Amino acid sequence: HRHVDHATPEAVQATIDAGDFHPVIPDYEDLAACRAGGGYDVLTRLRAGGDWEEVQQVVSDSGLRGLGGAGFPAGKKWGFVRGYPGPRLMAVNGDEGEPGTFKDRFHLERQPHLFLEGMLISAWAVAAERIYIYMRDEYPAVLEILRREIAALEAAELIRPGDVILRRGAGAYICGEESAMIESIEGKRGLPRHRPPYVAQVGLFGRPTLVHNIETCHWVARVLREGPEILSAVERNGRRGLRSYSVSGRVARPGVHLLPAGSTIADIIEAAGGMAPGHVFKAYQPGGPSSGLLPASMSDVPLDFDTLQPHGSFIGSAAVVVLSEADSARDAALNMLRFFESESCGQCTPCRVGCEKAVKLMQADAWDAPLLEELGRAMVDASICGLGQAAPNPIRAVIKHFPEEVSGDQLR
Ligand code: L3W
Ligand code: SF4
Repeated sequence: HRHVDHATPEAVQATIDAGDFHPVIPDYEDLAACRAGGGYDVLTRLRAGGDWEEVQQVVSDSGLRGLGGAGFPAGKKWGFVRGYPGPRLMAVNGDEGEPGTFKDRFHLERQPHLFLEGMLISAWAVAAERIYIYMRDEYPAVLEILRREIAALEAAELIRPGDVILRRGAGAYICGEESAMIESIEGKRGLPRHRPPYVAQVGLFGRPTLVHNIETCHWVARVLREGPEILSAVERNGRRGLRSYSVSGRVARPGVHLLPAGSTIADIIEAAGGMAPGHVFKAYQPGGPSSGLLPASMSDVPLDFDTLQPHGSFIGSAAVVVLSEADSARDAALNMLRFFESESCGQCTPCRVGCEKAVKLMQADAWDAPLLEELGRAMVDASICGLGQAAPNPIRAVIKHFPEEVSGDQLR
């Protein structure tokens, strides 16, 4: 196996073109190691005669919420899906396309069986007949790990061949939106659907479908192995639970930091070893570009679901990017809008045209704030899915928190 490490993009491409690319597989806990530590005992016990509502209660007691970004209570979702007549399906969202997010990869490259067992427990709870895992193709090592370990589960007769199907994404951010992901799994273009109906009722191939993010499944397994207290007993700033913050930008130690859910940006920077040498904290993206930017002065806000709404933001998938005085907030926001422009699926006008217009308006030395606000309002009100609805957030954040950067007075 040739391995490509610290290579230039051209060298990587040449290796791929030569058909000689093999990802470096990190050391991870395989099925044998996982079972030696009690892995799959819970699943086996439940399948032998567990009560799904009792399991649902444990998950609800833990306070576990969907960790793809929206934070919908996991146990409640099981109830919705189970409430519709079968056959039911499950789809796992491993698209992890939010810029700055890498927590799912982090967990999968270490303990893939926590995810796989949690997925199988969730599928058991809603009596799903088949599971589709939609995995980001940019994670070749993760794909290889999953191929191996799904085969190992089949060999161990914990699943039957065909019970768990691994599908590769093709690099479209919008395919992380659950209904676009479902369209993509069905072999169609990834266009978000209108809701209702929710996918819990009409999902994959028209069937009631449970959609969970990778990390949500990881915690289902841990909560059932270790008890709901592993989440519910952790308290900080009045918030409960744990979050895998993906931290990048101007910090000394970027990476995934598992911290209490009520952590502030000050706590997160501290966990990441402080600011990178020579950098002074200026601003942060709390949860992906859709969450906009917050100024350093807002260092005492707990970064959890529900706590950022008053500030026009949200925690999403907890992708924290730290900016310093060396960075421009307006350039960061423009970069985010360029991303949305490029990733908009294009099926609705407010988002397709709105992102394009916003990018043009944001290139002026002085921003036309009222016009940008009017454009943003149309996008929020009239876009079909979260991409178009959240795209104006970075613009609003800069106008609110960094007006001096867009007044046209600054030398650029
Ligand atoms: C049945 C109802 N089901 C809601 C289900 C719904 C979905 C889940 C959440 O995500 C977030 C955004 C950013 N009956 C239901 C119901 N559901 N009501 O609950 O639904 P919802 O609508 O709250 O959100 P959503 O559209 O699924 C939008 C975040 O995503 N985001 C993050 C992207 C993250 C990545 C990544 O890399 N992991 O790309 C981007 O904007 O926080 O709030 O399952 O069906 N009555
Ligand atoms: Fe597509 Fe944007 Fe409309 Fe979402 S809001 S459906 S990404 S065009």
